[in-house]
Amino acid sequence: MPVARPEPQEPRVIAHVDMDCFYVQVEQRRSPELRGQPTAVVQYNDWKGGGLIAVSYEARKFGVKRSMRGDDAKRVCPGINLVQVPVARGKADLNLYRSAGSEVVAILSSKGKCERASIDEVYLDLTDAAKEMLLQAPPDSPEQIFEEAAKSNILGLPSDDGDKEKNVRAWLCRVDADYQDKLLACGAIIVAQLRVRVLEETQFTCSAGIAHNKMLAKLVSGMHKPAQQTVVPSSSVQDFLASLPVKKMKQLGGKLGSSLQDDLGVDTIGDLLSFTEEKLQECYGVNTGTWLWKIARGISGEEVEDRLLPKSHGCGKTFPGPKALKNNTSVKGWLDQLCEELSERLQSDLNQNKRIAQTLTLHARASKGNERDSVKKFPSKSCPLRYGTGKLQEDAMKLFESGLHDFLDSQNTKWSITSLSVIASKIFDIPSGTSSILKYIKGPNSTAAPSLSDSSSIPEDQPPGNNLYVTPIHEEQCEPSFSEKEDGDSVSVISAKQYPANEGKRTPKKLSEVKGTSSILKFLSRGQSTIHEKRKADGLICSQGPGSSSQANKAEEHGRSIQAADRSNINSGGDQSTSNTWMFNIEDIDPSVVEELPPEIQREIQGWIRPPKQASTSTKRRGSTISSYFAPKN
Ligand code: DCP
Ligand code: CA
Ligand code: CA
Repeated sequence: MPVARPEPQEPRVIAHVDMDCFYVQVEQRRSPELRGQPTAVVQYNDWKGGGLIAVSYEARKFGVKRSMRGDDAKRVCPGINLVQVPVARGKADLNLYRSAGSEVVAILSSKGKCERASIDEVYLDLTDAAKEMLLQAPPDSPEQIFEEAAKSNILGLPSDDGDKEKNVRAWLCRVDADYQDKLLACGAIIVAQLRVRVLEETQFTCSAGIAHNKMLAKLVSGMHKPAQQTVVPSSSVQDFLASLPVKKMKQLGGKLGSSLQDDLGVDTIGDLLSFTEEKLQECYGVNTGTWLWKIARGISGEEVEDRLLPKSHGCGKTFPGPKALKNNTSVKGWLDQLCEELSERLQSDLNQNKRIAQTLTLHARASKGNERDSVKKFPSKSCPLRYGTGKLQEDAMKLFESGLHDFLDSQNTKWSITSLSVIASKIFDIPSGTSSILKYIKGPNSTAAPSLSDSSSIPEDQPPGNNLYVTPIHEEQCEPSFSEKEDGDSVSVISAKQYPANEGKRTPKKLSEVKGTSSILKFLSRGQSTIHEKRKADGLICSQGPGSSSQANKAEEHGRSIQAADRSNINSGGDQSTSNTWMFNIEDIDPSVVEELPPEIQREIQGWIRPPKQASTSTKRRGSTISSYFAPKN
């Protein structure tokens, strides 16, 4: 659910940086002979030459698009180079691209708060750096503006006369500009410097948007690609938004955007200006109404989070056409592979970053009987995440069986699965000073940071308000408890039952009983109370529960979070209690993770977490210093 956050009083300088045709650039760095050539990265399968997932700008000129198959790309661009994504365990292995993204983040995060927003993009809060530049070394001489900054695109400045660069230089040095625009000019210079550093140190080009908030920065970062940056002065905001189609706006790509078009006749963000805040609240609820009223005016208070690591980890695989999985054995085989990869990534996150994931979610696409497109979707299922490959595999299979049970609705019919994904989310840092918990998790013989074995475990997910439990190592694990996402109008209910009825099989220990863990206990109880607060503040999703009937509430359900209502443990037939509620926040899923999942699942999840990507507008002229770096070789 979009929530309007108050815009800070002080002007900010925010940048959104997105890598150009990212996977292609990574492959071009590995194989420099591909530079300047029409190239695409394909996720290979033997159907029509595999699916394209990244396309170079040279290939885009021929009309090659991401949605194409390799064979179709060759038809429109016979000279195209198709590079296969590395494969491990029968599926794409994206580690190469992930670590290339991290190289870039390491550079971009040097000038201020940096939020890694996906595998190839970040937000930067450059306010302090811009203020410092304005104080210490303000741009005052147009001739001294370095070239990359002078190539900026400034919204509102004439761009097609021969004097574009001269105008930009003059704009960046304007003495009569207001304080906000002066800061923005400094921001543009800093971003240009960062982009040049990224190129020099990684050989990658990127594009950027620079504005007073995240929303505007993101909206313009793809406006001039590749290897260019776009600045939004305050005075240009209204004109820019006036003609911006609603579907291009973050969070309006899905049902909310369609409702604005169909129910209110709003086609552009500017069209929203004719509605009062009260009217929008009446139609879409208080939060969403206020949010819409604000975005129409270019107002967005959303802060750049200080986060360089992903919010979740996910692995998925599609099984198109004849490859569909039709029995438990083949599903188990693939889930085992996916969980093996997930486990490796969780383990390295734990070792390198001291982070623990709490929730395991399984998504699948399925059809049953003779229906090609089942009306009913396979319900996504979640449970507390247990570390160790074997446990992940076991739990994922149980989630699958539970989902399948609901999907089939007790019908005894054939079924087939066309995609599977597992996601680990709700990741939190183990606070410093709590190294003992790590040792405890890893077991007494694991001081040299070994892999977690199947017999080790981590603190399990907890309903708020309950004590935190740690499963002692080497004890037999309990069955996971299941939660459920029911399909409906983008509303889901997640249930979590902490322990099954056969709890006597193990003796969960309170964390407070574990020596040396008091600080993590405090940390975790803080975390849980945040969850409580968030629920209250958002007054979130109502789903089939009471109170969901009003029009406004329904509208708020276009949401980004899913309220968890406790339900019975599906498999073990656990008791129905309403006290153990917890929240599965869709925002815990990193967009970059979604990009790695099978397309059908991406579409489904992206409907919850973000609108479709802003179209990359152009294969525009390549004249900037950075883009000429990769000019085709003659
Ligand atoms: N990606 C993917 N599947 C998708 C979307 C993206 O595997 N459905 C991968 C390949 C891309 C990378 O993520 O290279 C970044 O995605 P972007 O949407 O940012 O697209 P590109 O970086 O490829 O191109 P652009 O220059 O338009 O940003
Ligand atoms: Ca990109
Ligand atoms: Ca991107």
